Amino acid sequence: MAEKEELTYKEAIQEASGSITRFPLIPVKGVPLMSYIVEIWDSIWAFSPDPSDILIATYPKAGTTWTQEIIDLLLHNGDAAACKRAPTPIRSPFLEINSPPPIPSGLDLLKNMNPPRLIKTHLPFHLVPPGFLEKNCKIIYVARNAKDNLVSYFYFDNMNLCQPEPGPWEGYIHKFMRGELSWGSWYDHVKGYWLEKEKRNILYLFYEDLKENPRHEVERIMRFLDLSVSDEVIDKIVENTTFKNMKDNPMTNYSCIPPSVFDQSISPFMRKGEVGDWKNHFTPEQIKIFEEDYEKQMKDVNIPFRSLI
Ligand code: PPS
Repeated sequence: MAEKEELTYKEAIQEASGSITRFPLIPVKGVPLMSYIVEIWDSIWAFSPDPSDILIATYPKAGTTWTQEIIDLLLHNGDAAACKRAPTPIRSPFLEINSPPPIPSGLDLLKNMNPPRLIKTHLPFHLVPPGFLEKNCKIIYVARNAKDNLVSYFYFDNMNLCQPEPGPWEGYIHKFMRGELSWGSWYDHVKGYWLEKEKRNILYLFYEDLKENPRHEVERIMRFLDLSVSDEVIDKIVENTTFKNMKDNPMTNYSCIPPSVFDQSISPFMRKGEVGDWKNHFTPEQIKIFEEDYEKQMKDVNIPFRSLI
């Protein structure tokens, strides 16, 4: 069953890949989004979730897939076989994604699923469809330190042939600092959810905490979702969601997307999965420029990103 679904998805994307291109960005309420998302913006904004739906919100490359897998496993009491029923983007649809037919859009996938649905979004807080807030849906936000997030996004923009052309590394850093990449400013994104988290039903997590103590974070997610699984199940979930296991798992490593769209020979989707890889990329001069700018952009908030990374 799972294999069949995966094949269907892969074949559909393969079939449509002739019409897939690096899409231009168009601003929506000041946030640059790929044109094919903007085309269906009104339907995205009007999306009406069920109160039991769970939203996983992230800036791209902050640990979305990892968190999707943890939550799907929690919802299935750690049953790894159940979580191999289909690839991640089928089990946990990407709300705003819209691809050429016959690839199903996130909204089309959601239409055919029963709540509680596990929904992924990269939309910044002010672009989250109001239905999620009106229904008080649980939102799990994952933030990753800016420099690692930027490095990961750079590799992704090179291998994802739908995303705008990243250009050279030096210029990419400046695009990131100016908020010109798809889904806009990292700084506004992490701040937007941070400032709302007390008022809303938001659990705010950090990628670095997940790396350091996954068990602790899995337990926090479990409690937030009002679930209760045994210690043994938590151990299994931690084990099934290690970087290595998710990289080797065809249902989580995005091998469901053909190379005409995700060219994993340029960079694997499960690339390194580490904290501090930025040190292998930034020059001392780039660190100085980036950190000076960071101080300015983040001065109005005190989000506890690790100081040593
Ligand atoms: S996406 O395309 O926005 O949904 O990507 P996302 O899943 O948010 O982020 C991908 C990065 O997360 C890393 N990753 C993991 N790290 C540690 N452990 C696990 N289990 C894990 N799963 C995914 C993935 O390798 C990408 O980071 P980089 O730094 O590029 O390796």
